Amino acid sequence: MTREYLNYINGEWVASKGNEYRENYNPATGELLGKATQSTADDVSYSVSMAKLAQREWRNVPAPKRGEILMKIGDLLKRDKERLAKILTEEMGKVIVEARGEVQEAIDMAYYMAGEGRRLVGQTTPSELPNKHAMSMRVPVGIVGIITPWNFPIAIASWKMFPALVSGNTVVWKPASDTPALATKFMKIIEEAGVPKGVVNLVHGSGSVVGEAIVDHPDVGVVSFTGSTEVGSELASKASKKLKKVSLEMGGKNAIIVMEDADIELALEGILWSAFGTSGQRCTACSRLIVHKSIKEKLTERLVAKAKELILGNGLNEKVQVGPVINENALKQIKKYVEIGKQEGATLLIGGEREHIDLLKDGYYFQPTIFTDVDPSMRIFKEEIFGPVLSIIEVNSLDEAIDINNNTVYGLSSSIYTADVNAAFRAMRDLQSGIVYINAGTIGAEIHLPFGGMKQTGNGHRDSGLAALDVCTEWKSVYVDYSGTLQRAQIDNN
Ligand code: UN1
Repeated sequence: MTREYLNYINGEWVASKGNEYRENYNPATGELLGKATQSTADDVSYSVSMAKLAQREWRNVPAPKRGEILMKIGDLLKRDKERLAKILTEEMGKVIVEARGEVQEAIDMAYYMAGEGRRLVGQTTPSELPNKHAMSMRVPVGIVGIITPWNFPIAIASWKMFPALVSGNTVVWKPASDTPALATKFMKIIEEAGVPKGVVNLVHGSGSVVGEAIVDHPDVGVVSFTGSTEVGSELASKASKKLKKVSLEMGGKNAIIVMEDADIELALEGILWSAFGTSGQRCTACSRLIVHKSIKEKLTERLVAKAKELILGNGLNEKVQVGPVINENALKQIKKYVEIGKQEGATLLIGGEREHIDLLKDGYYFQPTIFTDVDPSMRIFKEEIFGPVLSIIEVNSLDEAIDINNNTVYGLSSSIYTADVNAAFRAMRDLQSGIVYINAGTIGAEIHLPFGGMKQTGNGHRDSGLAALDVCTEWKSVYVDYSGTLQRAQIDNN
C-alpha cells in the first residue's frame, strides 16, 4: 500500500490545492513507498500567516513551559525510536544502526533544548549613569523558515527546530522531497506532544517553489538551510535583497590526515567509517585522505583490503555496513566523478562501479571507491561528490598536510591521526574547519556543540549547540532609568 503524505498547517493535515504529488522510493529495493503533496507558493503563504497568528501566543508562553513540551517530544521520540529508525532506513537507505544513531541525535537535541527553556540566559550590565539599570535579552525573530536535507532528515530538522521553538518562534518547515515519510512521522510526534496549532507547519515540496516562497515571504524573519552549495547560495542572494537573515550549512571536502607516528589500525577504522559510513553521504564525510609518504603504501594496502570486506546491502539487515545511495541521480553523479577522476590521471584502486546485488538489483548501490595519486589540481580533489569515493594524497610533512587540508573552498570537518601532542595542537589551531577531530574520523559531531563550517561551507552561522540560538533570536537591549530625572547618556556622565 502506498502512503499519502500531507502538509500539516495550523494543526490540520491537508493536501495542496495544486493537486500534484511526488513519489518516494526505497533506495535499497526500488519499491514505491508513497506520494507527497506538492505545495505551491499559496500553501507557503497560508502557513506563514498561520505561523504568524500562532506566534503571538507562543512567544508569551513561559520558556520553561515551552521547554516542557520539548521534553515531551524527546520522550515520544524515545518511545518511537525503533519505528522512526526503520522508516529512515527504508526511505533514505542508511543502515539501521546509523538510523538509530540519527534518531538519538534528535532525542538528545530535544532534551538539551528543553533544559534551555530554564536558562535562555541574558545579561545585566552596569549603566554609565546612576540609578539606571541595563540588560540585554534574547527575543525570538518571529517565524523561522526551515529547509532540511534528506541525508539527516530528523537530526538536522531537530537542530534547527528545537532552538527556534524554545526561544518563542513559530516554524514553517520544508523537509527534503526524498524523505516525506520520516517528516510525517516526526510531525505526528510534535502534534502528539501538544505543540499548539500553527506553531510548527510542515509544507512538502520539491524543486525550488516552496524554498523560494519561504525566502520571499516578508513575514519569515530568518531562513535556516542545510543542503547543496548551489541551492544555498541561490537562497542567500534572494534573501540578501530583502535584508533577511539566512543560516547556511552546505558542502564539505573533509580530510583526514594520517601522520607517520599515527596508530594505523585506529586510523583505518576512522577512515572507513568516515568515508563509507552513510555511503559517503554526510556533509562531514571524509573524501580526502592525506597521508605521510613513509606510511602511504602500508596504509593504502590495508585500507583497500578492509574496504573490500565491507558488506553492502539493504540497511535493514543488521549485518550490512554500507547501504545504497539516495537515488538514481546520485548514482549517476557519483559515476560521473569516477570517470572524471580516471581521465584526470588518478589511479583507481577499488570500486568505481554500480554494485549489482542479487535480489536487490533495483537498489541504488555503489561500491566503496578509492583513488590514489590524486593531486590538488584534480576535480575529484576539489569538488564535493557526496558518495563513497575517497581520494588519497601523499605528503612529506605536517605543514604540507595542513596546507593541503586547507586547500579547498570548504571548511566543515578535518581530522588528524598522530601520537605527537605538538602536531595535534598545531593541527587544532591551523586546520581551517568548523570541526576538528584529533585521533578520530571526520564524522560524529555531538548536538551540544556548534555544528557548521568555515569558508564556503556556510555563512558564519551554526546549527546545534547554544550557537543555534543566535540564528533564531535577536538581542534586545533594555535600559530602565529609575532616577526620576532626565539623565543624558554621554553628556551628563562626563
Ligand atoms: C550532515 O552530514 O549534514 O557529525 C550531518 C556527523 C553527524 C551529523 C552529520 N552527527 O556526521
